[in-house]
Amino acid sequence: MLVRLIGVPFDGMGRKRGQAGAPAALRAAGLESALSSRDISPRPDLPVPGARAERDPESGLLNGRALLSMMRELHAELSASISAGQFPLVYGADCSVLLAAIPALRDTVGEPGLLFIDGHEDATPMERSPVGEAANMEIAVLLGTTGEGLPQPFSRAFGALKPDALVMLGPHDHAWRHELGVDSVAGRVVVRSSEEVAADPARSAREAVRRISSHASNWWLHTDLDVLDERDFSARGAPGEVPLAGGLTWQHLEEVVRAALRTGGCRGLSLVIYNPDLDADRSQARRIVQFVADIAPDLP
Ligand SMILES: [Mn+2]
Repeated sequence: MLVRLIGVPFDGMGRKRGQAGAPAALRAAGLESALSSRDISPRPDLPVPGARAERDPESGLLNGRALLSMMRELHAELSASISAGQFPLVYGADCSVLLAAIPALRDTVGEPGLLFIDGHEDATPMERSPVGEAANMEIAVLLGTTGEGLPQPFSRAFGALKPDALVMLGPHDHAWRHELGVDSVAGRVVVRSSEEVAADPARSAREAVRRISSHASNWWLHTDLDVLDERDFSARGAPGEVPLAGGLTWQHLEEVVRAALRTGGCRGLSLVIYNPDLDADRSQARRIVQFVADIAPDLP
């Protein structure tokens, strides 16, 4: 399949640059040549309005205007690309890109599934979110447990994913959730902690994809790089944010993603959370690009 590269210069916290700087930094580090073995179609970055580090008065969402615009533009871009038989690779931004990706899958190829590789469960209900950041609650919105009554394009994402069609690999956010009083979704959704995944990454991935495929006709592969151990990857989040203890190594992550892709049925991929402001010498951008080169042979 032709790989369509879609850069999303969006920062969910509404910072001037932050994760919005990721697409340009990753391209400067060689992202496109990392895919040189593949037929690629780079596109101009998605247009995203200027950031505002405040909650939208109507929706309560942080940087709400840019978020809703990003969701609309990305849904249109992904729908066109999937309908054309291409494989979209979304990079930059944060986990809120799933609020466009999962509805786009459903609207083009039917019942969507999600392999969710992330350090957090991202299922905070709206009313428990301290700042209204969509990237902490996109899973709850997709499962239809929060965000009811929000306007389009949110309503398109609300309930778009069935719990059986979702597997989470790598969460290690117990302490973070505990502070907010947010329960784990492990009772409703299959969740494999980072310790479990690290014990046999390829097997975890194959089991996850088999389960998802038995409940969905196609699936999306999402990687939030905060699934990695802080020592392997630190250019994420905000300065001063409480780091998560534990996490996967780059080697684990590569094994998980390659085994998942080889199991088949993947229709698109997102790679999010890189913050170039925390990567002065760009060594972490180069490591991400190396990871993309390593998984490139297994893309459909
Ligand atoms: Mn996440």
